[in-house]
Amino acid sequence: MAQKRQHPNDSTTAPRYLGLDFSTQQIKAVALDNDLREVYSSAIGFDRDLPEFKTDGGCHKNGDRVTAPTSMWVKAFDMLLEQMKSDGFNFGTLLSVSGSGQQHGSVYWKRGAREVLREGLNAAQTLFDQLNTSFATPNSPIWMDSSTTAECQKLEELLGGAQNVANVTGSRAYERFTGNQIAKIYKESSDVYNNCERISLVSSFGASLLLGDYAPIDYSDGSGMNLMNIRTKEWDQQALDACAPELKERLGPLAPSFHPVGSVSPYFVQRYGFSPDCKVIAFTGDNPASLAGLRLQEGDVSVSLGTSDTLFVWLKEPKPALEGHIFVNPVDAEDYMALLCFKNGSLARERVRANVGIQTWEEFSALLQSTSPGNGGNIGIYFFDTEITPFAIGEHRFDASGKKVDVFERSTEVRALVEGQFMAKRVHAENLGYDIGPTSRVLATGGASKNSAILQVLADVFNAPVYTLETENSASLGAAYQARYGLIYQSHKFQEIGENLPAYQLAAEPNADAAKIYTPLAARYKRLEKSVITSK
Ligand code: 5FX
Repeated sequence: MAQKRQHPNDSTTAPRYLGLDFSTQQIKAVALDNDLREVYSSAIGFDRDLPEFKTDGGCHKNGDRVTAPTSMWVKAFDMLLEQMKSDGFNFGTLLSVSGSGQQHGSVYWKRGAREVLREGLNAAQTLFDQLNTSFATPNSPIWMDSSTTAECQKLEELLGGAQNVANVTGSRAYERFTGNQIAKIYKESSDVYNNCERISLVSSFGASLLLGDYAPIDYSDGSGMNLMNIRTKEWDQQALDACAPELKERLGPLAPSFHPVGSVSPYFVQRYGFSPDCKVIAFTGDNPASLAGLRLQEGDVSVSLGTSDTLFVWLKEPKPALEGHIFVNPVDAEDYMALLCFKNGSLARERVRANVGIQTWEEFSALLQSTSPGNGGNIGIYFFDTEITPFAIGEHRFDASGKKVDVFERSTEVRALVEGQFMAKRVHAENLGYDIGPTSRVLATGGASKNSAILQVLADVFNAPVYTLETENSASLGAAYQARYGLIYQSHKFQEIGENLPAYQLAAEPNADAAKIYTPLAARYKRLEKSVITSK
């Protein structure tokens, strides 16, 4: 059964904005009213609601090749709309729709598919029945795929090295990035490539369904392909040529993430009662959409403390590096965002908690609070699993003199873990161009953001106030915000659309001497981290 939530006054005729999230495991819809309050949500889970596709976690894994059936997404979209219809959702109230998609995944439209999208859709039939033969390959590689190491090496070689690829495209070559995925398809299945007239990202694919035509790829999600120049916001011909021939025409144009790309196709007007004036705002990737959903501002960092930890950083002047990703900012195309993933998040925190022989987070907090900021100069680096940022593994402890030691006393160990994790985040954010300023805020989300002792360390290490917020569905919410913003971006700033929304909760403020302690300590952390890095 689909999950749904409906606000009692959903049947009103007041204007609505719709955000769709085509994520790895489900498609979700969130509708907002004019004050951006959520009035409706519904979701279709791929494994649960579409068992005929036999996906596990929304995908098929074959070694390091990971794909999803493209037509499953089409069918899920049909089901979602039918679900909304049977809930009595009034599609006619929608002024605009936008969406987000799992990043990097790609869809290969077959020659002739544009014609079907534009002219051939019959409102009496489902999209699935009419489009399931419109793909040059039935399987879309997704972000979990890691089978393109050879293609990554080739791209870096042809473009003059990893740092050069990062300088141009915002990231060094990554296996899951779409250019390398396309290169693999071209190399291994040239018939698929030759028979393909357009390549969409998952995001622009979703927009194309609504538009009844190929939607442009947006700047932010386009930054996750290793193909777009993040400064000129154009395809980089050298990168395209390194991946496959005649690629530019298959990718089509690019657009700012909040731009209207057209109105919904007559199919949706006739079948579901959309207004013919309902605008489609460019869809973007789930991480950029989440930045919008969190209502990040210039100077902000958001830290999601989950199984692994993720950082979004708002940047004016990006400095692409060998770790992390720079994307064009989804709500201000002149600015940028950085995305940093740290694999050793909560699992590492849980492991240290167990190692020091305690059972509860209360005891963990008590140990943390029994030590002083700066930990007497002791620094720990805990990469129990091979870390992504940086690429390194192992437990490393250094005393105040910089000497490697095997163990720390229990409370020192706990503080070393928490300070080490947050100094890593600060150092890598700074590496990409982040600069702590007087108005900087840290927005903390995820499981560990409930722990005030941990948040105090976060505030001290970043020397900025920490706020917390609920973000169960920041991607679909961000997409719905973009739907609204796309109608008014010419006269308003993105931040203005959220003016009536509840303020964030202040959770921790930095101690007066935080900068004095952590600026030099973070510099020391940086040097020590370098000394434990395994070169890729
Ligand atoms: C980002 O680079 C990723 O690969 C993931 O966060 C996907 O976007 C998840 F959908």
